This record gives sequence, structure tokens and C-alpha cells, in this order.
Amino acid sequence: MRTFFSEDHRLHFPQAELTGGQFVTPFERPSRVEYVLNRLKEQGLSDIVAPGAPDMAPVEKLLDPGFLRFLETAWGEWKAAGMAGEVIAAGMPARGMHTDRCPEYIDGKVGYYCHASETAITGGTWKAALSSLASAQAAQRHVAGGADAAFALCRPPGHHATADQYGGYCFINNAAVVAQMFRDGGAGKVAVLDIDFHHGNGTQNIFYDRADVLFLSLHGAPSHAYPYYLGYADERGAGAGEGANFNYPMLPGTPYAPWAEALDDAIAQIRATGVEALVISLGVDAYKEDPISFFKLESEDFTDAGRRIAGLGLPTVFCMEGGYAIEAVGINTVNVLEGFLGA
Ligand code: FKS
Ligand code: ZN
Repeated sequence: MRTFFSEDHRLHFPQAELTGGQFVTPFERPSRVEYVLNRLKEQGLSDIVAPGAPDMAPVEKLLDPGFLRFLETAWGEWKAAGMAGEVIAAGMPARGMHTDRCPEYIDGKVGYYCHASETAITGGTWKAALSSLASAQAAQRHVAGGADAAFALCRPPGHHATADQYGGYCFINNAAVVAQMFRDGGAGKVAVLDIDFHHGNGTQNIFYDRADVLFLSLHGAPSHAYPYYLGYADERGAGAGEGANFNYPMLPGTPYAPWAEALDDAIAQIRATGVEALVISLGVDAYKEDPISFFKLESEDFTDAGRRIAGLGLPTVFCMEGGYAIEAVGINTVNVLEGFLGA
């Protein structure tokens, strides 16, 4: 399986993440992908290719052009306004306020286009997000061109980003763009299966009223886990998309057996619907040692999960999302790929 990866991810490395009332070094840091790269090479998956430039045409169609322009210009406007630090949203439109009028002053714009203030924008964030997108798009083109599967080693991740909001370490929703590219390339139905510990609120939101892109997510229950305000089991899709959204929220301490049962149910839904291409939002933060998550998966469980996903026999693009037990991120990520390949 070929991996697509860009070194430009390094351009995004904020100094600070707001957690527990303190600023700490972000959990989502550049070294995460070093562990994945090393493990890929160690296991002989050494077909690693840099992507070309991103293709903005499908992105401009799927996401809000104003939001994309904001991501591109936020740092410059922030600095021009005399702000001393990194771009951090201090306030967002809440209950009873206007959620659809974008202020002109940068501080207001930031809150308008953000949904969670732990995530900072720096001078390199836009370029890094584009390089992550480029890897996902190159992986999609590789699979659309006939490969069985490809791995996009994306950083920063994408699944919390909606059409017009960033947050949860995510800026551009890579998996959603890949799904749309499969549709544009002629796939009748596409599924995005999200096995990251956190609910893929961005992906769900982007496809919520569509029947042509299924979204299925296994995640920490919103009663206990970020993103908190979406991801309940009764969110089944809306309008034409009713019945095309599947959430499997699970409580703290969940081990592999019930998690795998949820995975099997998701796989059965995909099988029952005539899906022609599969996108995996591949986070490995369901691991038992993950510092910000609460499931109890073992490293070998990730191999088994990859095996089960392979049973679908679909053209598949894996997009890297989260995973913060830094030393195990490589092993767990590559275990999913090896399980898929039947290694
Ligand atoms: C830490 C609280 C952290 C934000 C969690 C974001 C999770 C991001 C992710 C992604 F795949 F996008 F990277 N709250 N004290 O893992 O879902
Ligand atoms: Zn996550």
C-alpha cells in the first residue's frame, strides 16, 4: 500500500493548546507522524510518496469559500491588528446570538469560524493544512486510478472541521474532500467510516442531508467526550440523508469486544447500501494508553479492526486523524494497515 506524505506538516506547530485551564504543548504535534513513518519503514511499507499541489476546485465546491479565505489570511490579519500571540478564539457565537453574521474585525472573525478554542492558528498553519489535504487528494487519485487502497498520512487532521469552522486540531476536512472526489469520479455511493476516538462532527455535518455519502462513527459518548455537542446515536441524517448517518457512542472504559461489535454493525450497514468506495478516518486514540481518550483497545485490536474493514473488499483511502500515545501511534496505525492487507 502506498503512503502519501508531505514534510510541510511541520509548518503547523503552535506553542500552546488550552487544556484544563492551562497552556500546554499541543498533543497534536509534529513528532506523531515521525513515529508513523518510522513504523511504516520498519514493517516494509516503504512506498512513501510526496503529493503534488492540492486541487482547490473540489474543495471550493464542498467547503465555504469565505472560510477558506479566512484560514489563508487569519494569521496576517491577526498580526496586522497588533496581536502578540498565536491566533486563538476567545469567544464564539453562542445560544441567542447571531451565528450567521461574520464580524469584520479579526478577533470576531476568528470566533465566527472556530468551534473550539484549544486549537491555535500560526503563520504556517494554512500551508500545512494544504499539504495534508494534498496527501489525501493524491491518495484518492491513486485509488481512483486502480489501486486497492492508499494511506494518506495527513497532519494536521481533518474530521472535526466543518464546511466553515475549524477546531479540534482540524482545519480542512480531508476525509470529506476525498469522499466528494470519489463521488465526482463516478462512485454512486461512498462511505466515510470514522474510527478515531472522537466523533467526526465535521464530516457528519458536511454530509448530514445527503444520501450519497454515508457517515459512520465509533466514538466516546458526547456526554463524556469532545466534541460534546454532537455524536448521539439518534442523529440519523436529515431530509434525503435520513438513515445515512450512523453514530456509535460508547462510554468510558469501553474495551475491544463492544467496540468491534459496533464496527461490525457499521460494516454491515456499508455492505447493505451498495457503497462503491470507502474512506477511513483513521485515528488510533481508542488505544488504552491514549492520554486524552478513554477506550481500552490493545495494539493487536487495531490489526483485527483492519482485517474486518478489509472484508468489505472496497477501494479504500485511509486518512490519518488522531492518536496521542506517541510511542504507540506508529505501531497502532500501521497495525490497521497490516490487518487490512492481511499481513
Ligand atoms: C485535551 C482536550 C482535547 C480536543 C480533542 C481533539 C481531538 C482531535 C482528533 C483528531 F483526529 F482530529 F486529531 N480536546 N485535554 O483526535 O479527533
Ligand atoms: Zn481523535
